[in-house]
Amino acid sequence: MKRIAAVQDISCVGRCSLTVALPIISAMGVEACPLPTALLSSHTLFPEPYVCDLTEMLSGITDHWKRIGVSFDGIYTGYLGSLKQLDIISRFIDEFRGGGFVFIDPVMGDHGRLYSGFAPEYVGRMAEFCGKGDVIVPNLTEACFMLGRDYIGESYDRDDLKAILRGLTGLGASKAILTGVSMEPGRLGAAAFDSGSEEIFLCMGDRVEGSFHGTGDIFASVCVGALAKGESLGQAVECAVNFTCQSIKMTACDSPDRRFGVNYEKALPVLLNGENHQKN
Ligand code: PXL
Repeated sequence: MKRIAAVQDISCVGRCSLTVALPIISAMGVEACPLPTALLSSHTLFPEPYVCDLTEMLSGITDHWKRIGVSFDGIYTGYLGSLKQLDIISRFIDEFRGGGFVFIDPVMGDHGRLYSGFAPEYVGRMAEFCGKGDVIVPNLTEACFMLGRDYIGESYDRDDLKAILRGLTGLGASKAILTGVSMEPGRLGAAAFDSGSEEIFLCMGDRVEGSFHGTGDIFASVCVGALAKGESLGQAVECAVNFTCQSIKMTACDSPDRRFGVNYEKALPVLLNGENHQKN
């Protein structure tokens, strides 16, 4: 069985980061080992969460992993809370990447703004950190910020996307996936780019109006599971768009408070049965 390390916070309430990564990756038949970077009572869209920073614990965990000789087929990093953690996780990647893939979700903002708690300096350091990745998966906000350009909003064409994707692979990873892409009304999805073949792959699902928190982490987790199982970049993106879309549809007519995240639990059977390649 393939084994990956999932490096990000655990937010107890609000379905994001480890509380979605572990079940989703496990459901796909891949062992997911958490390296928790912080413990929060909820994610930061709720006011004033209790936060326990776990930076000081990280070396205790990873030193033990070295002693027991554990290795990973992939390393997946998500929300990391500080510049210090970027340095520590950067060293973790150097020590543990072996022949596995490194998948970086540069979680730091959305809708043209940084999440609370991130200083502008974090953006440049995250762009540098992305150079450690084989695959990076920013949303449009994170991509524009890392490339030092204004947030592109909703008006762009295929050439704009190609320029952004080329710029992203210029940061050092050979593959980039841009999330939150919409090229026509009623459709939303992702664009993937492989700098080796220069090919762009667009995958769209039905757009459900509104903003759904945690969907970036759901998308990234499915991609990681699929890549760990040896699927191609295009297959991974298709699988992730379909599952994210289904999770949103399971939620749209339910909980009105979007901060609690989407009902991905109801869509999990699709991953368990490996039936996730049908088109939306
Ligand atoms: O879903 C991204 C995310 C992860 N972890 C924490 C967050 C957020 C987004 O706000 O606050 C703690």
